[in-house]
This record gives sequence, structure tokens and C-alpha cells, in this order.
Amino acid sequence: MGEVKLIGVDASFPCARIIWALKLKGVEYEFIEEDLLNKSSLLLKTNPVHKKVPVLIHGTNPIAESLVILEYIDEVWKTCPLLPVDPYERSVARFWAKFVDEKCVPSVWEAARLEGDKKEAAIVSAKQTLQLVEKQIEGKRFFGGEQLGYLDIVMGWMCLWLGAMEEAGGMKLLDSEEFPSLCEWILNFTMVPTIHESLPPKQNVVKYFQFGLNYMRSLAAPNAQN
Ligand SMILES: N[C@@H](CCC(=O)N[C@@H](CS)C(=O)NCC(=O)O)C(=O)O
Repeated sequence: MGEVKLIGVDASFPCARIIWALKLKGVEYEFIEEDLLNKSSLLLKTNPVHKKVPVLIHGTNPIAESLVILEYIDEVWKTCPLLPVDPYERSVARFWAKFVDEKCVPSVWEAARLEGDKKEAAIVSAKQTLQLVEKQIEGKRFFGGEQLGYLDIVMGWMCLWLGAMEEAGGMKLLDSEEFPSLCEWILNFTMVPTIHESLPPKQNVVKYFQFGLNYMRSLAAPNAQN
């Protein structure tokens, strides 16, 4: 099958997605910790377009972008299938995965980054995107149905990283009154041993986000519009 290596950072949720998928499928891999402040020649060579982690290296083939990597893993290692079998259900899972990465995560980041009145408006907007996800999990144990699947792994950032973003950004988005189904799903998801055992310590993630937020605020500072 070829050797499997994962270039990543411990506190990153796109990297956690790949770790979960590999572990669920029982794939042995070597984790190569990346220094994002001093990117390695291996990262620059294997992901020259985005220069971001995660990158999966299978044999000599590099694969970048966590959603792409998840699909690759699911196609190559057939045990514990992640994507639904039905083509329509697959398309629905992909739709929500794209929504989460393009709308949900950025809106939560924006709410964390902003301050003052703009923060309040950004919190309302972030909650609106989360409400759309809440509707998707209502009455279900997992996004994948009775079994954890691709979309659960994609949404997995909510089980720890969302709370860390709340802490780093001084805000509260998710509570069990407004988001009962998402909060219950977080418990179900976190109770799966493979997930639970491979979560990084929350304080490491909070520090990682604090660093990121300070950096983003420093970039926005000279611009009066932000
Ligand atoms: N869309 C990418 C996002 C990956 C991403 O944002 N990675 C971050 C770490 S969490 C990174 O490598 N940042 C380095 C940089 O932006 O220079 C994916 O899903 O893989």
C-alpha cells in the first residue's frame, strides 16, 4: 500500500480530521510535526500552492486539503467506510462539509477576532450559520446516521476547537438551550474512543488560537474599516 506520512500540527483541527480517519481505519502512519512559523522544505515541496497542513504523503504522492485527503483515505482504505454509499447522500455530506469550511468556521473566526459592537453583530451571524448545522443533526445520533462518518469528522472541530475559539475570542456561541442537538452530538462524538483518545489538550489549542487572533488583529489594525 505504501508508507503513510502526515505533515501536521498537534493543535490544528484540519489535521485532527486526518488523524481520526487514519485511526478509525487502522492505518499506520508517521506524524511529522510542522513548524508553521518556519515552514519545512518538505511542506513547501508537498503543498506548494497553499503551504498549509495537513498534507498526507502516501508512498511518493502528496495530497493536500483536509476534505480532499478524507475522500482519498476513504477510497484507498475500505474498512470503516466514511462517506455514505448512496450518491445523493454523498452529495449532501459534501455540501455541508463545504458549508462548514467556507461559512461556519470563517464566521466563528470573525466573531472571535472582532471587538466592540462589530463583535456582537458577528456573534449573531456566526450563530445563524451554526443554527443551520443544528437543523442537520436534529433527531440523529451522528451526522452519518447511527455510525460516525465523513461529516462527523468534518464537524469534529466543534467538540474542542469551537470551545477554544470561544475562550480565545472572549465569547459564547454554543449553549445547550439554543443548540440542544449540536451539544448532544458533541457528547456522542467525543465519547467515541478513537476521537476521545486523540484530542489535543484544550489549553494548547486556546494558545494556538490566541496567537492566530493576535496576528490577524495586528494585520487589521492599520485598516479603519476592520
Ligand atoms: N482548507 C485547508 C485549511 C488548512 C489550514 O488552514 N491549515 C493551517 C493550520 S490549521 C495552516 O497550515 N496554516 C498555515 C498558514 O496559513 O500559513 C484544509 O482543510 O486542509
